[in-house]
Amino acid sequence: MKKSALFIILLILVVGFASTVFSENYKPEYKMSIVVGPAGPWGESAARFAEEVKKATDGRINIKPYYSGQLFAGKQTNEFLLMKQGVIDFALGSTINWSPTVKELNLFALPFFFSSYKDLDAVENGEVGKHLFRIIEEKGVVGLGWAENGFRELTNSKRSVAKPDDLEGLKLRVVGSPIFVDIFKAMGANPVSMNWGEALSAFQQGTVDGQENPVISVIIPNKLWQVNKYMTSWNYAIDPIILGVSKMVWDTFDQKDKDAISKVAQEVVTWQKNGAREGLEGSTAAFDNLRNNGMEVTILTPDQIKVFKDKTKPVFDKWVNEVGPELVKMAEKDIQKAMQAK
Ligand code: X2X
Repeated sequence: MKKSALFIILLILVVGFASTVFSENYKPEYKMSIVVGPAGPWGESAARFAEEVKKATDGRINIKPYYSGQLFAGKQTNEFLLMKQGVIDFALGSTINWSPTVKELNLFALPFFFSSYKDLDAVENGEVGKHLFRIIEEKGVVGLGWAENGFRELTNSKRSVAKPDDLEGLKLRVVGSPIFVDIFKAMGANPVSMNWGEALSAFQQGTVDGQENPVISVIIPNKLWQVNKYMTSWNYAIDPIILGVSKMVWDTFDQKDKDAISKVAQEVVTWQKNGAREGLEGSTAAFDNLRNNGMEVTILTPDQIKVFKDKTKPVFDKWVNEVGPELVKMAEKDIQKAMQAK
């Protein structure tokens, strides 16, 4: 046998051996965390991501979605820490749930700061988006893309809400992230922090009067009209979702697989975002759906929103300091830049 042929055979053997060793470093299953159930664009995007990653990596990376907060045993604000530790491999995580660990993510919950999807896109695709991904990576999670839960709207079982007085005495479930307690106290309501899993049974039992969550991603898939007759649309906070992976896990993937996952991630978040906005952006279909299911929908005018915004100004000022005034300025710049580009 010629020397060159022998060399090629040897090379094939070495490469083959190396790739076996590589895939031996891969886990047979990667656990993906989702706080909600499989229905709706949030849950559906987890299944889609898992399926597409498997295809794109020829089965080397096998992701299994765990819905309804199974991986963090109910405590949704632990999700980020568990990813950092590599207990959770992937997540489609709400910025709200990660914000107790990454305080900069409270930017999105600053009351009445984001007034449109355009503002949000400008920030996610601008300097701020990159900056936030650098921060989370330093803390142990690699951001693969921005997906979306949506603008958070109010529902309750007692009365229609159009002004702060209407909130008086209403017991509202909020996530266990402190900014939300501050916002709803300032508005005159009685907020109670509760994990999403417990919240669903609290609505059934009537131990709370209401809650706040996006229409397409949460209110409709959970048929909240069965427990809350009144809905107020006021876009008081936006809730992006980050498609992320534990850095410990990411670092074990070879470059080819990292590239394949990143590409799939972009496709899936684009698809997911469209789904989260369908019937809300330039359409009344989402509200019509709620009305058809017996809900009374109150859409606040800009003047009505201003009354709530003024009430929450001290909370805004307090939390600008927590988020970091520089970051808030950076977000304002991203929004202005995008407006000027039009
Ligand atoms: O718990 C919530 O309200 C939810 C589902 O929107 C989040 O995970 C932030």
